[in-house]
Amino acid sequence: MTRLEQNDINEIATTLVDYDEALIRKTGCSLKEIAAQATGRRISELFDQNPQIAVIPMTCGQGIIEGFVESVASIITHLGFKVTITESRDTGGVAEAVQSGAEILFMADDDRFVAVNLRTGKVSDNGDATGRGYAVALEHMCAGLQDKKVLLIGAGPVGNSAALALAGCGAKVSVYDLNLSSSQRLFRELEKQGYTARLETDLEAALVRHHILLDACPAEDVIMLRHITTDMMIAAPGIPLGVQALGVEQLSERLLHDPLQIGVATMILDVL
Ligand code: PYL
Repeated sequence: MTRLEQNDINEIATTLVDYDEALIRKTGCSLKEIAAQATGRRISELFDQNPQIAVIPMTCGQGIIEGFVESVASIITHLGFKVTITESRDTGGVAEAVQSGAEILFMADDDRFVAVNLRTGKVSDNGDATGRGYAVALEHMCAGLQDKKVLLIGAGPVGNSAALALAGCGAKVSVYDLNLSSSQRLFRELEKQGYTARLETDLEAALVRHHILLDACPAEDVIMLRHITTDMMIAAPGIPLGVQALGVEQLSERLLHDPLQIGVATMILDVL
């Protein structure tokens, strides 16, 4: 999993209204609607939910990412929930949150970013949540995915979650990963769950054959300008963005990419 950097996230808190407007233009849904669909919740049932939420800075591993907890908190606030960032970090932050009556905790080390509901025991992992949220967004971008071919690039935690969600929307999922054993494992899981899937071993050929992509791989310049067609739709949770800069311009509103918004929104509704 790529570790975010400050400049990946430094504008999130101040651009969420514009971000949500762009999301509605691309998908027809707001961030909250995408997250609700990704978690099977009804928006109407969320209005009376007002749990105390805390975000805890974690210094372990490579340490604090400047702006990370603030960005997470701003997304939670944007969705209409009350949230605090603990003064203390790590264990002290957990103790502070629990003693202040927090019901839901958000915290991230270098390996996992989770939301936990202390009352219900529910846990949501950012990778899994991001995959589901992006699959829902892509389905709306394409006005439905029933029987449509979708190329899933990157069979990591986000890609696995996205592939299963895409198959659940009726998409015919093709799986590519640089690591053949990873794509084979995901292919077998899709088949085991009764979905018809396709294993791709040649990315160049796969990019010619597919015009709907979910790019969940942590690499730049995977999707180049030459691959982009006038009807191509790309949802790209992968960090860094895998679409070549010239292609980003060409795609404009047919490209969805954000470093935290969809994942965090899905996490909070997962554990409410
Ligand atoms: C959750 C993000 C999405 C992509 N990569 C993941 C990442 O960067 N993880 C590391 C998060 C570290 C946060 C740090 C802090 O500021 O609390 N421990």
